[in-house]
Amino acid sequence: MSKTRQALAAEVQATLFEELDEAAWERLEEALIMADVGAATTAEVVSQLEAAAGSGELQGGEALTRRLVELMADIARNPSRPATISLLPEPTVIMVAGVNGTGKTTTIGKLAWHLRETLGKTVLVGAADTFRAAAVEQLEEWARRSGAEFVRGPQDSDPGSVAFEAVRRGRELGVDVVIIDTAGRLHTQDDLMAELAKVRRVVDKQLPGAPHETLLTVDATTGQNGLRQAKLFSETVPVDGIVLTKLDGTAKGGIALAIAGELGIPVKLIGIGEALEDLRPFDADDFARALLAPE
Ligand SMILES: Nc1nc2c(ncn2[C@@H]2O[C@H](COP(=O)(O)OP(=O)(O)O)[C@@H](O)[C@H]2O)c(=O)[nH]1
Ligand SMILES: [Mg+2]
Repeated sequence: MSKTRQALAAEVQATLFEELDEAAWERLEEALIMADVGAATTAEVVSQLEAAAGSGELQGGEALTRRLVELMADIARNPSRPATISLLPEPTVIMVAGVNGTGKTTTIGKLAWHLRETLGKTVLVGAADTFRAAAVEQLEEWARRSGAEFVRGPQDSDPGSVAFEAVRRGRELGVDVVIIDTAGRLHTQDDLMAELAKVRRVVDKQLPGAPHETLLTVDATTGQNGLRQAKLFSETVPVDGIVLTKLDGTAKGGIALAIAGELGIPVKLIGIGEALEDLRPFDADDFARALLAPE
């Protein structure tokens, strides 16, 4: 977050601690848009802040900055849906979807590790991204590193059948969580969406009600493009939560607000690096504070 913070905090200081004329609000708007907060969400935040400043309800840069943090946290918190992942179903089946390269496989490795390491859960991962052979091997390596069971299909197998087998095997072994990797790109968008829908159907056949959680990985460095991807996916498969990856490499962390504000999908996890331990739960208050905290 430090990159986003540096970019935003300086601008907010420059704006809210000086005379609040038209130009100052425009500068603030620009800074939020540069941080990828998104046009609609930015407009909403700035107009509310402007109203608070205009009514004299809030005096001084510090009070305004505090209110700005509150407004951003409210948007990121997305009150209508919980940002948690329930682990009550036995096993809990989590499906991970997203465009290639956004960090599905890496996130699965980290998530499996966290579930085991911090919660003492047993995990099985299923390699239903059968579109590329390398993807299967990559997931197998993450399974090994995180201590998870691993299910793959024969070469060129159908993703649905691998997902089915992963859930079946998970139930047989009595694991707590089954995580299913999926393909991020097929010949056409329609193929991809049809395949994801089929994986869901097949999993539900093996274990009614599963998958219990569908997570969508979004690469924070792709900014507004990530927002468009999330929109597209969530129109086809019911997405329960976003994993915002690569937040360590961007000054555009505001994308979390754009996603929560404009799509109404909670950001549940954030990726902050390539190592096993580089996954964190998303906390709206911490996030908003961190965006604007002075150095
Ligand atoms: N810096 C950083 N790199 C990440 C993060 N998550 C994934 N990556 C990298 O992004 C690349 C693509 O990840 P991968 O899991 O293969 O994406 P997939 O195609 O969606 O499965 C890899 O080089 C990962 O190491 C993250 O949170 N931070
Ligand atoms: Mg992958």
